[in-house]
Amino acid sequence: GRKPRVAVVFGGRSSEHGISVVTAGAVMRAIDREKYEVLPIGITADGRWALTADEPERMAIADRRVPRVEELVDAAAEDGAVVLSADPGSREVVYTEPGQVPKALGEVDVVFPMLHGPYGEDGTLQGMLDLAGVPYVGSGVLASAVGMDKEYMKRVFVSYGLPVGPYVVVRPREWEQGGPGREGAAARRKIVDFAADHGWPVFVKPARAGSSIGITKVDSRGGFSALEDAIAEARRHDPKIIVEAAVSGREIECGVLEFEDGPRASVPAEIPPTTSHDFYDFEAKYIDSADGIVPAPLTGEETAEVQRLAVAAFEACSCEGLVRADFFRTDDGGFVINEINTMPGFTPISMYPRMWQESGVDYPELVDRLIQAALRRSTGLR
Ligand code: G1L
Repeated sequence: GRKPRVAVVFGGRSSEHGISVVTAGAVMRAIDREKYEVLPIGITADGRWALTADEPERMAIADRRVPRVEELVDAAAEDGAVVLSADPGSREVVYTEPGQVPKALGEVDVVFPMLHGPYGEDGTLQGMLDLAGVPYVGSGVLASAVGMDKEYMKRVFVSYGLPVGPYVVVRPREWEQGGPGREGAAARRKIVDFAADHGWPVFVKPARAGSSIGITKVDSRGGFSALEDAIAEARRHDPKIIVEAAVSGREIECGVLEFEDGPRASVPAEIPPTTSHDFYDFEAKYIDSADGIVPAPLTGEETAEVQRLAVAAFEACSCEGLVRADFFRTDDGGFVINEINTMPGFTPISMYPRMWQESGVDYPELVDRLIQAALRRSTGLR
């Protein structure tokens, strides 16, 4: 029969627009064209959707700059060679109105969503695709939303018996409590008490922002003003913040991928402590660490333990397709789960694909397995 049509959706209204375009380019290059038809769908930084050219060569870092969807559309229009439309079959350049989606989306067999942050990886796009009846790669609404919210993520981990580090949450309304002139006093007190109990430094984070946005490490030397600044910075991104105790130990990551018979864990990787970010190669910094050590130097028992915890985290959060689980190996030899990422860095040099490469699954096979897992769900064979 007809080849399944895969829509790769990328770009979008996020600070990681460029990373998304570069990653989508790598995925498009890796998709087996004998097996699948590819439909590239770009979203501009202001939220308009358009079919872009099937030209993954253009979707790469050039002269230390990441491409943007607008440029792809403009460049392709100049070539005069490509389909650029809200409707398949038309050659007209048509953007949707912000907030609308192209009709073409209704005519695809599976969507590969490659969008960062709100409206991309938080479950909203996934919900829209559920409503439209279009299957997609990766986690559904619930796991995506849980994966975006560090508070609920920890609550799910704890309820499934996974080891979690100490943390405290300050909700939006808690900043208003305390009466005139004393707003926020109780909330600040909660954080200071937490640090007194668990020790400095602490990490102050927006509860629901991706990657490392809005995060500050605060040690006792910074005093009250450093804490104030950290809280203000986190609240700029999210009115709900989470404060975590620093877990001393090594940073270990593990990939989970859905196979025909269920999720399996990759070999783990170790992320060495950050030295200096100043003269970090642009590409490496932008694309999520080329500096991880794969496989992580762990004993056989330690490896088996992280792998068990990674699959347990995937199951606890009802993830689908894939997840990257991030841990600390504490100085006493145990593991603590820090977080999961339902849309991890996904270029061929990102940690998740590198961990699978080292586990015997190369990038094209990885992409194919993700598409196959999404198609299996759509036909009800589980
Ligand atoms: F669809 C997958 F496989 F679930 C998927 C989608 C998106 C995996 C990884 C990503 N990652 C990204 O899109 C991004 C890191 C470029 C931005 Cl979140």
